[in-house]
Amino acid sequence: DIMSLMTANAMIQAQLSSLCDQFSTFFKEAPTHAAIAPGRVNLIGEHTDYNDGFVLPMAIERQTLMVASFRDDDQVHLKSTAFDEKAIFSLSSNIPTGEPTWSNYLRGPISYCLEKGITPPSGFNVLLDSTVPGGGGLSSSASLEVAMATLVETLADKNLDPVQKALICQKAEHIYAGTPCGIMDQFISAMGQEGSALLIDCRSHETTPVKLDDPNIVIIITNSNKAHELSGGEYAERREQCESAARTLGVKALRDATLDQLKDAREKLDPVTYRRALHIITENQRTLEAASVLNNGNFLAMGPLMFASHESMKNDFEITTPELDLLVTLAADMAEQGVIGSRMTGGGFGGCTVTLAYAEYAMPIMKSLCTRYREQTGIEPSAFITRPAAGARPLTVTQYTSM
Ligand code: GAF
Repeated sequence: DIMSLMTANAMIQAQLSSLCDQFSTFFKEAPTHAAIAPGRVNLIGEHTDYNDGFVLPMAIERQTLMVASFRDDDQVHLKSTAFDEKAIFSLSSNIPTGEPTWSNYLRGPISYCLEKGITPPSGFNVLLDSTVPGGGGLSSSASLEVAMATLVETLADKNLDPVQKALICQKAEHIYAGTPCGIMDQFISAMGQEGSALLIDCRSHETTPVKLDDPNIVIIITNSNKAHELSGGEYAERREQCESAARTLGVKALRDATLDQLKDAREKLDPVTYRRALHIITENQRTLEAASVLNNGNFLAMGPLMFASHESMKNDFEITTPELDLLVTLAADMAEQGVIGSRMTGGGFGGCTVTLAYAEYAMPIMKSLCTRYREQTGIEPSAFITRPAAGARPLTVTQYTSM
């Protein structure tokens, strides 16, 4: 519906206008270039991306914005609205990691853009601002990386193929942030489509839009406000367990294994590795099924798939927290009050749940979820509704440059 789409765009314009003002105050000149990249929520298909499998994420109406101007030298000056300290380094294809820590999400994308021949004519100043909550499993880091690459593209006046852009941002996350992530987050932030989720085949990189613009349906994101930390080692450990299971099963990746194959090999796998593989194999099936039921407009059929996905992440992949389990139980208890399905979303160990619900009940559902969660945990949660948003793109700042 046009009203709420306008609201999302109006919010971006307000964020941009305020950022341009802050840029002018800080750098003593008006910005000339700008870029945006959204966070994401994954509807289903968790930890399947690095197993060459399927995921079904959508970009959300929370985003990182960056505004910039050229400098007279070859230096890059980065400033965030969230932190005092500035990052300063020379523009090159070999930028080292450094202080402040948040700048490491930006050093990689700049280096790899230059490596690909996406080279701005000089150094530049950047001010960034993000409305993607950090540590919430909503890909705040991918939105930083993809916004940075998109800003470099517009400064260089030269574009990367969006798949290449996602891949260099994934590499940046591996090398500069130390998380061996899959391709999902950078992919959807770069290629999200307004009004659709994307079914991504993480082996072929083929994407299929799955329409999700029925005005009677909403996506509610509830943040448990217990932060997750993917560099904690658990993520890498899950990845190793999956790779070890694939080796034992004699397949290239768990994407290639069937449930029967897994059951036949049960004796050869230790119980933990077996359960990790069980999650991936069943989650791939659920993800394909989800894309198919959504394509048929059969929203009700998403419910059991989302709840089963959560159970699988809780019992077999073991990446949920008591807080996330509680949020999903509370949502399940509201099946009669308009909830269709709910599950943890993202890397896990904290962060958010995603809930599919009937739009007319969205407000009472959010209120009740938050009240009961607060009563039972003593933690203040936060919740918001989002529609599938567009992926990264440059923005124009001409209207702000006259000051
Ligand atoms: C994190 C990773 F960055 C993604 O690649 C993906 O594996 C996800 O966790 C789990 O589905 O967001």
